[in-house]
Amino acid sequence: MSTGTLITVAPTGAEHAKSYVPNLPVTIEELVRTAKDCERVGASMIHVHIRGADTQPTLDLQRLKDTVAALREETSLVVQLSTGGAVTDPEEHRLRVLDALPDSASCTMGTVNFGDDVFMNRWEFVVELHKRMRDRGIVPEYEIFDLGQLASLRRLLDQHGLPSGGHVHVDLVMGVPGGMPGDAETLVAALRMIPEGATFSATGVGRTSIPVMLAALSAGGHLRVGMEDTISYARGERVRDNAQLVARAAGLAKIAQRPPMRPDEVRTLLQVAQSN
Ligand code: KMH
Ligand code: ZN
Repeated sequence: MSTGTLITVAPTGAEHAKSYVPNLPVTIEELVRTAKDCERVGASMIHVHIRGADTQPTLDLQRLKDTVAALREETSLVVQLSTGGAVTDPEEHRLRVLDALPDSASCTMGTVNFGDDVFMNRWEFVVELHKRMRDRGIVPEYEIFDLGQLASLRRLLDQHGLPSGGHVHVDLVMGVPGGMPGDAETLVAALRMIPEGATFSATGVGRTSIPVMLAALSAGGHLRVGMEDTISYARGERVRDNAQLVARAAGLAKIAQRPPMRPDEVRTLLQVAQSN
């Protein structure tokens, strides 16, 4: 059982339209402001999707680099870039994200239906992500949308070895239509398949946010929250901002006697390289 709780904020994602969610952080300034607010109330890592000037998702390399630099300048957060991007992003653009040299990057362990879309993650592509992250000293967060992807993670580690730093960290993304359900029973089933010595965080999308958060805390796991995953704070009530979600997660973590970890503690936990 971990003594503290790593809280990751996923503030933007690639799915919500700014026109529908006006408080979604999409500019670098908005992202930095959100990051600072979230760090103040207990976040230690940020999972970043960026948007272009038109507010649409982009994987523009210079903008990714500028975003990483701005977040490092203004916060102590561990900066994790999404290599998942949007469902329409080609593999070569998703691989190029790693050239922005974040501390960490997501690595989804298989293809999954994603609402009415398909989130493609071919085996050869996953292997390439894993190897390129290790070459660059980037710590992967293995994103798991369905239970079979944990078997793929074992296969990856058996065939291609441990990631940069040697520690394995998994994020269970639960409740996506097409993926595993977001409930305690499924979380426990997932834990039986997580590699020995690995740490995990969990997030439940939409209305599964709270059940997944409570289940993860009670099982010794870490938390991811943010407007990428839910734009409702409660039934019929929109999220005010990402900090509101982080503050609630931090409050529950304190009640569980596993208070939020500081970014430096998380760097040690995840074995984030000093040079990145
Ligand atoms: N936007 C989803 C298609 C990740 O960040 O690595 C993929 C996603 C996962 O959000
Ligand atoms: Zn994401």
